[in-house]
Amino acid sequence: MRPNIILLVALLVVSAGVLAAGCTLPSGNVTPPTAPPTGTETPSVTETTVAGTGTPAATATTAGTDVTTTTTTGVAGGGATTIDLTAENIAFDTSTITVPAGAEVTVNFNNMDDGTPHNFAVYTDSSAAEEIFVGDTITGPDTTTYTFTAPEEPGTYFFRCDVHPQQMTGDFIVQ
Ligand SMILES: [Cu+2]
Repeated sequence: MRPNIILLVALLVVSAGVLAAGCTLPSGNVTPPTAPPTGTETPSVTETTVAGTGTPAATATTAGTDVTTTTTTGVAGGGATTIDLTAENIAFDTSTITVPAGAEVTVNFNNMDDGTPHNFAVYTDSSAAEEIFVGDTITGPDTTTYTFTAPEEPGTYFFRCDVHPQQMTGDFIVQ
C-alpha cells in the first residue's frame, strides 16, 4: 500500500512539475504587461469619484448659508413659516398654500419626477404677469430650498411651476 501511494505521489509531483515548467514560459510572458495597466487605471477612477462628490457638497453648503442669512434678516417683518412642497407626475401635492402676511417663507421643494424639470413661482395673479418670487428650476429627482418674503397685503395670489403652467398651479393665500 505505502509504496504504491509514494509512487503515485511521486508521479503526480513529477507530472505537476513538467506541466508547470511547460506553462511557465507563456504565463510569465503574458502576466507582466497586464499588471501595470491595471494598476494605472484604478487611481484614475478614484480621482474622478472624489471630484464628483466634492462639487455637490460645496453647493449644498453655500445654499444653506444663504437661507440662514435671509431668514434672520426677515424675521422682523412677519415671522417665518416653512412649507413642504412635492412635485410628482407633473403635479404639485397641494393646490393651496397659506402663509402669514409679510412672513419669511421657506419652501422645501422635492421634485420626484425623474428627468423632468420643475420649479416653484409665485405671482400676483394667474396671468403671471407680475412676479413675487420665481424659484430656480431643478430636474428630478432632486430637492432644493426656496426662501422669499410673502406680500404684506393679505389676499389670494397665485403659484405655479413655470415649466408646466397649465398642469401645476394653485392659490397662494396670504392672511
Ligand atoms: Cu413642472
